[in-house]
Amino acid sequence: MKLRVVRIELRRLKMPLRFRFETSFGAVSEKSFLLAQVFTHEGASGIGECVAEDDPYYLPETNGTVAHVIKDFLAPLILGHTFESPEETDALFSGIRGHEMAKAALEMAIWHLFASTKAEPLWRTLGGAERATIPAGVSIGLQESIPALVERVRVEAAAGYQRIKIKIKPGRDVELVRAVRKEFPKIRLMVDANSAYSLADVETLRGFDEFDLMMIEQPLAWNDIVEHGKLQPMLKTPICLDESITSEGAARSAISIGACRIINIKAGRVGGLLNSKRIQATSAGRGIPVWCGGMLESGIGRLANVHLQTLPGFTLPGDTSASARYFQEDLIEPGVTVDAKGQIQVPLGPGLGHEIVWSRVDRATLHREVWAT
Ligand code: OSB
Ligand code: MG
Repeated sequence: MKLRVVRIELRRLKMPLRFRFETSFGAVSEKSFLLAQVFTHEGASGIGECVAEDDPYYLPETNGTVAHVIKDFLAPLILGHTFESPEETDALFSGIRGHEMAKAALEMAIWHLFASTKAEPLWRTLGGAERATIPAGVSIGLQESIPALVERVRVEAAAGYQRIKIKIKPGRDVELVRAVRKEFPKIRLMVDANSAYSLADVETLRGFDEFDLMMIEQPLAWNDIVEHGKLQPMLKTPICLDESITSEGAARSAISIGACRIINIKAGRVGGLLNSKRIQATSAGRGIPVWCGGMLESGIGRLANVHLQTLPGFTLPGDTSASARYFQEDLIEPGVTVDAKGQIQVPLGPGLGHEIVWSRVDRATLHREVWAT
């Protein structure tokens, strides 16, 4: 199959979130993001959701830097290119250092273009396994009080989610876990620090060891591997790296020095779906389980995450939870739903497998740029 990209569209969207999501690096009440679309002359198209935020508080990229890098560097590389495989973006983009979120938005659009044109579900194009469902977990932001957090956990556990992640930050950490554990001794529980600690906090971090957590996610600096390698042997709780794993090379380095025992893969953070596959394979080969993270995506990015999780090695429940938790009205129909056993149905239809509701996409669009051959 040969697909020549003749037009690229980049939209800036804003959607209200149903809740305020607070982490150690800040809080958001709306989802502000970019959607990249690629088109062929025949009218086929593919879409990719970018995970960048307005601010560089999670990782360095922002919606502004992504728009710049796509416009000035990435779009010109694929406009007019005839793809025989979605993996060709890898070589096309190889000269551009970093900017994984910008690359991923286009790369995922190309994968979606191939899946749609082949009239097969994205998971099949990706090489995922035929499976009916994937396990779902949920990520709970910092709440205004411990009782509010305990109530939030109660609601999500009752909804069926197979594991609960709570956000922590210095001063709001071990006490939160103690309170949740006391109320829910059996649930699969983990914490995410989003880089808020340093090696000087090892005593606090050791405080989690008595609570049988599945893992602690990204305790130390966003770009660190070596100090995580020093920290892991001092903890019983497995470390999972998120921010630090932006490439397969980073995953190899982290695993080889024992900086983590689990890896969170976000396609948007690692440059796309091909790199996600590579990191999954590298991790599996070294006995490291992976799971799929989330960035409060709209249904478009959320469905891509569902398809990704059909790959082998995604054995742990991820952060893909139901559309309705986030949005009054998602951009897809039906929305992503989670059943009482905490499972998400893997779509069987072509492409993403659910309809994109373009009237809603248009309504949420603030700005649009188009480049054509
Ligand atoms: O660290 O996993 C994270 C959201 C925004 C930025 C970083 C993270 C998160 C989440 C939310 O934890 C996961 C989700 O519900 O999509
Ligand atoms: Mg995280």
